[in-house]
Amino acid sequence: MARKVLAIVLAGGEGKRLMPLTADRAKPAVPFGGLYRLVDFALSNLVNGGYLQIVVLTQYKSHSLDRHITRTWRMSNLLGNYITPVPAQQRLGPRWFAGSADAIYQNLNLIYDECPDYVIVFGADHIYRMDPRQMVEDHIASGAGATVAAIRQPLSMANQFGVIDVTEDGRRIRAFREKPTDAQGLPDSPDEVYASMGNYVFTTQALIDALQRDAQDLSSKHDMGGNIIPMFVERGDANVYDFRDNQVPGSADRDRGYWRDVGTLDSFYDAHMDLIAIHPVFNLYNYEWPIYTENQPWPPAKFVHGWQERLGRAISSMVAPGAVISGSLVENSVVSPNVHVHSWAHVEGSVLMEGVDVGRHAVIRNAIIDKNVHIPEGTEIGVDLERDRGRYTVSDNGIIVIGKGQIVKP
Ligand code: ADQ
Repeated sequence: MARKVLAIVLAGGEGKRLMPLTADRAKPAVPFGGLYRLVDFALSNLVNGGYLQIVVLTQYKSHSLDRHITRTWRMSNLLGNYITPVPAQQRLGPRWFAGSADAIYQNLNLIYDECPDYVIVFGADHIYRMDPRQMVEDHIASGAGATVAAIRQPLSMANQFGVIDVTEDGRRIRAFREKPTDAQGLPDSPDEVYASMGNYVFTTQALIDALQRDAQDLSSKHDMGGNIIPMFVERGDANVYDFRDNQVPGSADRDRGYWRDVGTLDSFYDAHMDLIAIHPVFNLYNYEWPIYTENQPWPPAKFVHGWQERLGRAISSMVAPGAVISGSLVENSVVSPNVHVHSWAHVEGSVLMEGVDVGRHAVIRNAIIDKNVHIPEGTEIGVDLERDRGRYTVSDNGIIVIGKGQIVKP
């Protein structure tokens, strides 16, 4: 018998550590990889897996996210679904800030309406490919009320994740601690922990019961990782799904098991560099498991040739449609639609978002430049890091980030 599955995508994250990229948009709406938004990866995984009943819960600064979802996902008829933002007026007083479990609790009517057998709850902030059907099958076979997807991550990052301790047979979660500061490494790998990917599958009634119980608890933060999952773990009712077991059609060994939480500016930048490696660690060219996104009528990218040092060219880079590289050099970079790089400019190791305009003779190194920023003629970014620190956001690893609408002085 066909089982009914409803997918809920949690897309309300604030993304403070991605500032200034999240200054006026929710984290899942942050542009990624030239053409995409972060939320497109979770949604593509669900759609490719055949799950078309999807609810996207938005909240924080959701305008550009709502617009993107409406334009890309609703209008394209990819989904037989509906997208439901959580309207601000429903959330009064301190509840406005309540966590991800509260967002689902406030939308329980959607679960009642659909009467699914199982509910998938996925985060919206990760770059990865995953076949969700395999996780749902694993959940059903386990007989547990909840299943948590897990992946090995560096011990040094344990305080950013839900850390999982599994039973001897590797099936059930024995302990789950949300963002611990004193985590221990794994017995077979002391520098790694087993981390929750923030992706869950629930048997519907078990989820409803847990959410209702959590809603009564005044001390709860109403957080999926902090409160709901530990509730299942306490009862011995949480199954773990090892992401290494997931096989996505068309994936090469190289990008099998690839998952990046792009929660910080440095991980966001590194994920871009993963795309442009000669043998990309994350391969966007897997047509068997496409990543869908907004399809605008951009013209093809154009490289306007000059001569000698003024040759318009891009090397080891991804260049989106609508971009014009004119008499300038772009290296190891991701260039988004409608970007113009003018003569004698040199862009290296950078991420240029839509509509960025790089003036003549400008030099941009190791930078993330948000949408529509104009870089005046002759400006140097990433050349003198100390000077940049006084003007722009600079990440721990020395990546310069210029937010949307920021005025750049030559
Ligand atoms: P975090 O990502 O830190 O950890 P959270 O900030 O709750 O947890 O975000 C989880 C997802 O929910 C994100 O996609 C976010 O956009 C969304 N979200 C947050 N609050 C929301 C709200 N009120 N309404 C709608 N959506 C909301 C989580 C888990 C960890 C796990 C990491 C993996 O809690 O256990 O290890 O994800 O990255």
